[in-house]
This record gives sequence, structure tokens and C-alpha cells, in this order.
Amino acid sequence: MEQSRAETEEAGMSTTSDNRSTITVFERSPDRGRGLARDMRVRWVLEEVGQPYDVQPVSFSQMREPAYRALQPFGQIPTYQDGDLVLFESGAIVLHIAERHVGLLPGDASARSRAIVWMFAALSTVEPPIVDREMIGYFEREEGGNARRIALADDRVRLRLGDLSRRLGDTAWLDGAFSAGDLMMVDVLRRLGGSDLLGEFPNLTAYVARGEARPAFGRAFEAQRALFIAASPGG
Ligand code: GTB
Repeated sequence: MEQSRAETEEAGMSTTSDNRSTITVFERSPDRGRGLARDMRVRWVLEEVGQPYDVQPVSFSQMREPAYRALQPFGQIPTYQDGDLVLFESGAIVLHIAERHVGLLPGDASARSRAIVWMFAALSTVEPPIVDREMIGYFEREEGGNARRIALADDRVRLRLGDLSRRLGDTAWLDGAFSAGDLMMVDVLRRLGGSDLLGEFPNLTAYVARGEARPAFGRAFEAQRALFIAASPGG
């Protein structure tokens, strides 16, 4: 994980940069400042590597405009702009930043690949059932919903959490030191909020709390919260 500054610069990475990137975020996040939208992981990685950034708040109507679709074809936040480079997909953005700075991906090639595996596991194996469960929450729970569908969605999340919990065991992070894989996994698990489901797995609850206790997380969280408060009536 540790790399000297000379090695870092030789590899075309930097410890700091004068470039200020810009990320797009919800003008007024529907999560009401709880930091559950996907700009949070991008803010967090930027804070971890010590890169200052600007935010460009966008409204839902702006996100439908062709100008925004040119940045993000699906009309979603976040996007990341650094000079001429425009990226979308939060996972790709986090990987891009982690690869260009020290600290979030190990120097050893195999360990680096394993950290990236955890990023993909978070995004393609753990996050989808969590999002599916949330959608049922939005669209069906309020109407009385389909109890069986809700129970099945809970079980699909529980299955992933159980396997993840067994793998994590009593270690602090998923594979050695804190990495971009942990950052992504913690951010994905946060989407469960304080739900009972996460609470069924004390080691995962502690894992999320460890991630949230990182100073970089705190700075990212406060920045998104401040934006929400400022955008709120009377804020
Ligand atoms: N795969 C893309 C990525 O990882 O970047 C997905 C991006 C995405 O889903 N963005 C959402 C978005 O822009 C915001 S994060 N949605 C608007 C749209 O699709 O029209 C998802 C989100 C939204 C709200 C809450 N919340 O209120 O708690 C949590 C998460």
C-alpha cells in the first residue's frame, strides 16, 4: 500500500494537484442531507486523496436537458469533470481518482486487483439487491404493498450481507488496509440506513461505523449536508 513520492510521480500519479475537478450533485438531495446519493462516494474519495473539488448542483429538470445528457447520457448524478475529461458512473470515477493518487489502492499488483474486485463486488453484487429493496419501499410499502415481494427483497439483501459478514469476520477491512474497495462497500451499505437488516450483522454495522469515522468521510458528509441545508427554504 505504501509508495514513495518518487515512485508515485514516476508512475504518473500525484499526491496533490492544482487542478480542481468539478462534480455534479443534486441541487436539493431527496435524501435530505443524509449523504445517501452517489455523489457521496466521489466526495469521499476526493477527500481521502486530499483533492479539492467544486460542485455543480443540478436540478431534476436540468438533468433531463441535452446539455446535461452530453455529460451523463442517463441524466444522473454524479459526473466528474477535470479539464477536458468528463466521466460518469460513480464506480469509474472513484477508480479513476484512486488510481491517480496514493493511498486507496495497494502498490502490489495482485493486492491492487483484489481491492478493485471489492469495488466491483460492492457495485454489482451487493448494491443491486439493496436498491431493489429500496424501490419496493418507495413504490409498494406505502400502499400496503406485496408482503411476499418485500420479504423476498429483504431476504436477497440478507443473503449478501450474510456472505459479506462471514468474509469480513473480525477484520477491520475487507483485504488488508482500507482501500477504494472498502470505501465503495461502506458507501453501498450506508444505503441501508439504520435499517434492521444491517443491524442483524454487528460486524457490518461496525465496519460501516469505521468507514464513517474516517475524517475524510466526515468532511465529505458535512459538505453535502451544508449544501442541502443552504438549498432548503430558510437554510
Ligand atoms: N450507476 C450510476 C452511478 O453509479 O453513477 C447511478 C447513478 C444514480 O443512480 N444517480 C441517481 C440519480 O441521478 C442519484 S444516486 N437519479 C436521478 C435519475 O435517475 O433521474 C441514487 C439515490 C437517489 C436518492 C437517494 N435518496 O433520496 O436517499 C439515494 C440514492
